[in-house]
Amino acid sequence: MKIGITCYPTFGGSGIVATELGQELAARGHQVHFISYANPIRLDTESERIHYHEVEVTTYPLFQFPPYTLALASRMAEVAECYGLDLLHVHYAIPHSVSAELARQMLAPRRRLPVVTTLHGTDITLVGADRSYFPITRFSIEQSDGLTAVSEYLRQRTIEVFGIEKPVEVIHNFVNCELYKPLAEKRRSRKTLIHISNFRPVKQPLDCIRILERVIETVDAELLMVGDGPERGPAEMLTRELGLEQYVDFMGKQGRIERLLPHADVLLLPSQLEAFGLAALEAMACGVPPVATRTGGLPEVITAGVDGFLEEAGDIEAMAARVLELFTDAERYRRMSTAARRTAVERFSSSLVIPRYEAFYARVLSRGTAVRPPTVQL
Ligand code: GMT
Repeated sequence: MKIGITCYPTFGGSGIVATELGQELAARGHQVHFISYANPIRLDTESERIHYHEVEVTTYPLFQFPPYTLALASRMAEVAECYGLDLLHVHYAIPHSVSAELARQMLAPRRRLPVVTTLHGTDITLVGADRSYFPITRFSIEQSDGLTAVSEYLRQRTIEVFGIEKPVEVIHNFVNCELYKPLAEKRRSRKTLIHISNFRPVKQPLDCIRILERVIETVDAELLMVGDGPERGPAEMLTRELGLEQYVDFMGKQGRIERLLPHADVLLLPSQLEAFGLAALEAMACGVPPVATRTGGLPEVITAGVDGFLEEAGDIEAMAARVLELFTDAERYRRMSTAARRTAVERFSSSLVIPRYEAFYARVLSRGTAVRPPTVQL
């Protein structure tokens, strides 16, 4: 197949999933065309089956907001026509599914261009529910020829929030278990906690500092804070206020997470909400059990007490106690680490999940173009 993929190319779960999906599809013989405003951060362009098409957005003094959505739609239509794309797969509804719908319509007189939209979470729970984006998000979701969500939680939320009747297929996120794997020997001398996120308030990175504060009352430990975003400054300030500077390392954005993760012992993911929680899955593949929150799609990834722990969001004491259980009971840690790796391999490995996308594409392609209602209900 010839597949066009559009995603946010920056650090963020949806862009990572889209990029790794494209790479896996290329490895399986498909032609993949990334269409975005920048090269996706984890994209390895060595494969001759991977192409990248940059979207250039003209700036002009008249435009306070350069019209990226339109430039993207034009580029999508152009690439689809020139390279004979079979379908467009967009990650994150806003604005990508809107652009894809425009591209589809531009080509409609000459050829068919089916659109698959994958919902990742914040496009539904935060942005899509904002009144200003609500009608256009619902419209573009309904117009997509195929819809997938990264968890059952998100599928249900999408139906609740948008009242759409179209089927939404759950295809869980995946991890390459040959790349993300445990190490025979870790290189860090202290017990190591790791947190990986975009440091938005929903990720609650300050809770990680508070958890560490409690953990080091009993065990010598350190915390690696990986990523960047609005809560990094407040997290650094809290670290200084609590006098924890020698225990916390703010590493910023890191490219090769698979090299860093296996050296950690426990992943902290104290989010208020996660549609899936990709960082937890990547950690599990490395045999690093997650201590996370019982929210959103996380219970679909982590079986509490078996391959990680789930506690209520904000319950710092409970999360610190779970970390200590793991740090002070080597046998329990070993069992949980092995179970975490097993879950990643047996349920979420890319070799299992990518064929589900291929089958989904084939179904969309065989169905023909949906009959679309001409009206938009606001
Ligand atoms: O979590 C973020 O802020 C980034 C966001 C995104 O859209 O890139 O992540 C969402 O998609 C990821 C990949 O499917 C999921 O693993 C995250 O759980 C989801 N984030 C939220 O639901 C908050």
